[in-house]
Amino acid sequence: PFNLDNIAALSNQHPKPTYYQYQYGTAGFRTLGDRLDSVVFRIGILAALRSMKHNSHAIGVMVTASHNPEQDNGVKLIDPRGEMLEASWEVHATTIANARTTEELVNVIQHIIDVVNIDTTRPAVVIYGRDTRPTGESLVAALQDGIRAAGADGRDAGITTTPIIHYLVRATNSKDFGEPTEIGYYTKMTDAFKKLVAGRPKISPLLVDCANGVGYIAADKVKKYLGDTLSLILENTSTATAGALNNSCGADYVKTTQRLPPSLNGKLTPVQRGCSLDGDADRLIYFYIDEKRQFRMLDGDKIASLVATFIVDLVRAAGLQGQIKVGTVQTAYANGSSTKFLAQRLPVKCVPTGVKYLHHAAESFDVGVYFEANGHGTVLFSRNTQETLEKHEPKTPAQQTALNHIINLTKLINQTVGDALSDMLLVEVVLAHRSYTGVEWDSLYTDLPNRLVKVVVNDRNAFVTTDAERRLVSPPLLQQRIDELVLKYDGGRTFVRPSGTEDVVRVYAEASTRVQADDLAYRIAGMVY
Ligand code: 16G
Ligand code: ZN
Repeated sequence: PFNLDNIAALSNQHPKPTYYQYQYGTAGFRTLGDRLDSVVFRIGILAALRSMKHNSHAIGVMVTASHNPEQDNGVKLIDPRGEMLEASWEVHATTIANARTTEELVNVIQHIIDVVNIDTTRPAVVIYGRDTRPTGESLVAALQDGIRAAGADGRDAGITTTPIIHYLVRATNSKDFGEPTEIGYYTKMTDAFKKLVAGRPKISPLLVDCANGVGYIAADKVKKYLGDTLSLILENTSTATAGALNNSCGADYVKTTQRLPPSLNGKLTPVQRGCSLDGDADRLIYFYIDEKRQFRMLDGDKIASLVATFIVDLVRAAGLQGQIKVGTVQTAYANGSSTKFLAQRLPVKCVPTGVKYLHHAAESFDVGVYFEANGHGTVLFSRNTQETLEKHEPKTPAQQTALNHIINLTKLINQTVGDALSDMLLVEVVLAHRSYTGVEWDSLYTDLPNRLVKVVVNDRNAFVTTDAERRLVSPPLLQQRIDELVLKYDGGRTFVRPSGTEDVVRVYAEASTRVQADDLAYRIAGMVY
């Protein structure tokens, strides 16, 4: 049972480093792995409290730093429906992490119990996992101490992906979602995939850059479940090699450098599809080498465009237009061409960076397709939509087929969070149905050349944005100067925002030519500095 004396005793084994301030940001806590022992211990306690508050429903904890360098680590909490932690609790997470002593920690915990009104006699369940980082093992041990100190039932999912933890939490709490096991996750997803591609011509092999991370372990299992329906060629699979994780590979490398990972040189034949996962397998970027040997990237915006238009067509084919409205959600980072492409076909909303904002906005549509340009995204089918699909009576065999496809998509897609492997299978389904190679997919629209630069500033909190981060309200007058400059660039668009994960300010610029986009980005960076 929950007992503050137990917590105090164990807390002495997990002291907070004196000179460090933690902040629960866009992706939870994230910093060097060896600074996180006390934080993770305390998050174990907080997860237990959150479970008690939520009728003993399971809460998730994932230890990962995603696409960050190998020496970093991080921890984030997952809510009962498999979603990101509710914003009001981020404050509790930050407060609990920064308590300086055991005594202060006990007071902070008591305070949270009082203000949130938690019945600590209730049972608590915490499901947790970690990626392949070397610091993960000892951090999980600290987490287990926290869970035990709070008297909660801890369930170790081992070394696994972030989206699998989200799935397990949701499936544990809602019985009709799927089997709450890894096997349940793989079979739900791959069974739906097989039904969706049944009877289609065989799909050509897909090369998968696993970023030398946990995505490899999961992709290898997906490969076995798929059998010969889709052959996956797994690359960057060195999960045990020191320093290899995300190093010159993975989704973030590809997206930010707009290059093929050097380790894949010579491994892709012209027009063959490849894709990169990130270090915890919740982001996905596609690419191919064209006939002129040019590298072509198909990012989150291209995935959103491919998937959203496919679903719109299926809804119409099933005779459900008017009853089911499909919408998309993007951030300011979305390439201007993608926004134009999508807005001509369906509603598009723009929200601030961070999955919680996208996910929330996507819930306002019957079917909400959200992807960040960086490759994180998923599709949400509202409860009403799921009911509409179940009740619908198709008038023709063609309508029946389309309806079955939509229902199978609701199972293929991991609706709790962005999931690189589920998204990968989703893309493969659409390509198979459209008979597209990467080339036709790529030609949906042409990306505007763009540049992202980061600027180290004295105080990133001096940068305050509005209008979904597209405009600055502070520092004073800066936005006005930006507006004047951007007018001089053909097709120019730019914005400045403080990072939520690093101590920097980011500058994004796009324009109709490479030279102009670069020039605009560097000039704005000069103003910010
Ligand atoms: C985190 C977010 C991602 C966002 C990125 C922005 C989650 C799971 N991940 O990785 O959505 O794009 O941060 O980072 O929320 P930034 O604020 O440093 O630009
Ligand atoms: Zn990630």
